[in-house]
Amino acid sequence: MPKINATEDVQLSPKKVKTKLPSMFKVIILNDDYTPMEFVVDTIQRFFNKSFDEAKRIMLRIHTEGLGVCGIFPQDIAETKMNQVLNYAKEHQHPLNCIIERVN
Ligand code: TYC
Repeated sequence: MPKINATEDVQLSPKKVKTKLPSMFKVIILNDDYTPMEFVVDTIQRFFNKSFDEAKRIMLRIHTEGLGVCGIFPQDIAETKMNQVLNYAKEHQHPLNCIIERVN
């Protein structure tokens, strides 16, 4: 007679394999009337690893359209980037604002 071994690795009900991707968040910088353009370009280069030309393009989009997306990241990284921007602006006494918004 076959022996039943309770320690054997027999799966009775199939476990669902987790395949969910993490939610992604846009990091958005907002326009204002006071922050110098050069400071915004520097901020985008510094925290979003953009070239001068790309940072200038994003800054001009923010200036003309009211806001611009600087990057899309998992939540913890997006929050860190937003706080880096807000702290950097505060240190330099500029009212530059930054928010995050869920993508999916
Ligand atoms: N509007 C600002 C000015 O004319 C420039 C600016 C651009 C400010 C982008 C904020 O996120 C910003 N000095």
